[in-house]
Amino acid sequence: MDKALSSPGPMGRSERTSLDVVVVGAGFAGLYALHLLRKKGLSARVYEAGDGIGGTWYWNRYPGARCDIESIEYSYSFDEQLQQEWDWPARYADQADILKYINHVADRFDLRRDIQLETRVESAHFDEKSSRWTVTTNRGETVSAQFCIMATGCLSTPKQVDVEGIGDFAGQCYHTAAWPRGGVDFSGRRVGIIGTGSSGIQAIPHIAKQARHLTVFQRTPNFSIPAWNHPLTEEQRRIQKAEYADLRRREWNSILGISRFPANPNRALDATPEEREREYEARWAMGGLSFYTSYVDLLVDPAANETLAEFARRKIRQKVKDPKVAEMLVPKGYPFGTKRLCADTDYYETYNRDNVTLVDLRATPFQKFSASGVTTQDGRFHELDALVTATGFDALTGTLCNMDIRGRGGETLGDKWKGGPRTALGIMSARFPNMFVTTGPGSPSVLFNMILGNEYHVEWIVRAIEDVRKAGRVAIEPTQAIEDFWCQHVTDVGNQTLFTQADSWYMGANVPGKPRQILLYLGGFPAYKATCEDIVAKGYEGFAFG
Ligand code: N01
Repeated sequence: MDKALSSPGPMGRSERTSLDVVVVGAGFAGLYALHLLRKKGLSARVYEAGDGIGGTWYWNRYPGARCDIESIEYSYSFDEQLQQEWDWPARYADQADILKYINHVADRFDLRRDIQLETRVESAHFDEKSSRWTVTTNRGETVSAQFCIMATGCLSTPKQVDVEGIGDFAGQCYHTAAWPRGGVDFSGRRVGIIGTGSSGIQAIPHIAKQARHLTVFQRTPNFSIPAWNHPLTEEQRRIQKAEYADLRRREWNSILGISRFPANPNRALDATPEEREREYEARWAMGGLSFYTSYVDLLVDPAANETLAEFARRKIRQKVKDPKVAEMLVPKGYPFGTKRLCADTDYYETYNRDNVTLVDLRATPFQKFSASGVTTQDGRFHELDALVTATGFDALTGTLCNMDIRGRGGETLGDKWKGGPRTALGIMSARFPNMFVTTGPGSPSVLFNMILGNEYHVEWIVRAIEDVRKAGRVAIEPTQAIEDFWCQHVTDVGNQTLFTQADSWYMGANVPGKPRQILLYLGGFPAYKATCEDIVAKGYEGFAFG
């Protein structure tokens, strides 16, 4: 273990300035990393920019925010007692309950004493002589650590909109990912919302119920499936908990980390139209993300995909009373599920309300904002008191590239990843030794249950740290060869799917200037995990110990 050096910290208490591991981010990944590192006798500190823990679930407090993987599954699996003692109030917990859970975990495992809040890591520089990272924060602290775990989240750099005159708008502006703690009261106000991804689709029904008028500015309609959320009874919870072991086993062996939605091994195009209809209706009744596993060819065969897309379009047309509005809401031009599938409660029904207007930005783009609203190119002025931007994130790479991370030779990660992220397994990048990323680009990441995905990465990383030490070495780093191989593999697998056909954040296509490439490993978690384990079994094949 490192000898602790001491200096007065920002809170006036004595702080170690030399650690085994610095963890950046106190979300699900960062908290579990801290827990496991400590268990292994390693010294660690978590730095968190927010004034509370919870990561995504700390920042995204917009009305309607909730998970869309059942809470029984969207929760830590590493501790049987924890999962037995915690009661989820609903099938899909809302943001406040998820945040409560994370805070419970922090207290239960006594994590807070090694988490430093309101501290943003500004830089991390690798020193080649000592094989250590020097990490600095916005509080002027400097700390040295042998290893760095970037648990910075996939969706942690909100994307702003750039419309002429937006700075002149005099009303309140809120991004869904930076929502005020106390909430917002939209009563009596004319509200505009830009964006109809998962966040917008969850927020819109809630805002519509409160605001005097809501104008939805939609650029691309999304496919959304009812979540069918409901409170859980005592009896339902008891049954769920009794089958936890089996449920977790099935999750770990599934493509998405979800056991509640069975994977149908058949092909849509081998089924008759009647069989397909029955399958799709059954999935509709399950709700949410269940469609991803309804047939094996849906995300690789355009004709198969179209059968499901048509089913979903028909459902939208049935729900929305005004046929013109329904047509604006019907997604066309990209395959079903290749932009993140949404799970909603009363999303389409909201457009039947008198106080909701839908504006199609493809037909009538924004022209200019003024103090009191926005004009679209058809000359229409939309008067607004408040504006909500649900415009997403510079996903997977934004946060890491914006941080001053320097590896060998002083090269910045931002420079290295200018043409797109380069990783081995989505966990490490060549020439950045001892730096790990959880659920990073090139891993299954957001296409697998994020809690489990983070657990797996944390366990892989902590084992690697231990193995370096057991070998009497000081550093681990992927070779250029394995990184090149992995990046090509991620691209090749992605090219076999329909995901590349959509302008999604999975493709980096939502951020102007970002290189277009598939950012996720689409081979499924079981295959991914097998590869990661195989590499370890072969003595970290493709990785060098320094
Ligand atoms: O962001 P998004 P999000 N002018 O990028 C539009 C997770 N999540 O925050 O599609 C006009 O999906 C943009 O339009 P287009 C989940 O993984 C999960 O909603 O680019 N419009 C799009 O409609 C999700 O995928 C939950 O044409 C602009 C929207 O803004 C991820 O977070 C809940 C625009 C952005 O959609 C991100 O979701 C919430 C512009 N300049 C989030 N720029 C769960 O349920 C962007 N848009 C668990």
